[in-house]
Amino acid sequence: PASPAVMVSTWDFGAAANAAGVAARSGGGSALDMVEAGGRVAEADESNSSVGLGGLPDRDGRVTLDACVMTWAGDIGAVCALEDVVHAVSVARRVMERTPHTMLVGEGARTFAIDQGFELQNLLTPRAEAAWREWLKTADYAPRINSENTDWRSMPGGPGNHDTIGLLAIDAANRMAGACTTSGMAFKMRGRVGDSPIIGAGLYVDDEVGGATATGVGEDVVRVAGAHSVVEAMRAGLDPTAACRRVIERLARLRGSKVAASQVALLALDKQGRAGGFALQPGFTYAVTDAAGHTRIERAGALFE
Ligand code: SD4
Repeated sequence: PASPAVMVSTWDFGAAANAAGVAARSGGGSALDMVEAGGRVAEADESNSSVGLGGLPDRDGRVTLDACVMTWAGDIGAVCALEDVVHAVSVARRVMERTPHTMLVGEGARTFAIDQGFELQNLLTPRAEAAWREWLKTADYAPRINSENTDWRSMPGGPGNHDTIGLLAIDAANRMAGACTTSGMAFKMRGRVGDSPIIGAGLYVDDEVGGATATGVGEDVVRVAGAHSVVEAMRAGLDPTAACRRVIERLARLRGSKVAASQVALLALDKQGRAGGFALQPGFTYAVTDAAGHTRIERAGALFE
């Protein structure tokens, strides 16, 4: 049997995030430090076109970031539609730590970030801008199933197999935290917010049970309170894979043919260090890392396999 996981992240690029997280753990960092460190790796990675710098913009050409964090103690923080600040996950953490609130949006989130000393930068890279200009020719908004299965791959700045990052970690004191950070669906309407910054949808952590996170079409994740539903299924006794599967099946029953072309992928880590995932469509991968820093990439099962 695999050694217990101390960190999981969505998609294969989660391996680099987990490496940063486990390094933070070895340095005495908390589970919150682990997921923040991991999220920052993805946010700084220009080649990831769904997170932070290099993220694909909304249909008006603006990169807007959504992120949240949640700790073992039920502390939460989130930002929605944050512009010009690359480390949305760190701003979400500051919302949690330095405000009486749990969520800041848009201009208010940006002003708060500036007040907190975050630097402003243009997040729209030339590659992402080129992809947006190409998209403008048709301006057809059609959320794709995994980006790896799409023609975006060949577009300038196309997402390759990159996507939103959700992260769950357990620290040396056996406490769990999670984070989720994204630039959201490419070419979304201005002001659109997905599941990723919404506690209970894109992320949920319960220190008695475990945590879960989501990627894919946020509109469909929110409908079933994806991450929270997975955690409750684990509380009821299901292992992480079965818990994710139960919620995907619930979504399919609820929406029928309306989710036939959608992708929702769920990832869970329980307090025993067992990891599991399940998705509507094949192609979802995730990175699982143990305390020694060994990482394996798992490919999740799918309802429409
Ligand atoms: C959203 N769930 O904004 C995010 C998008 C995503 O890969 O996961 N993209 O709906």
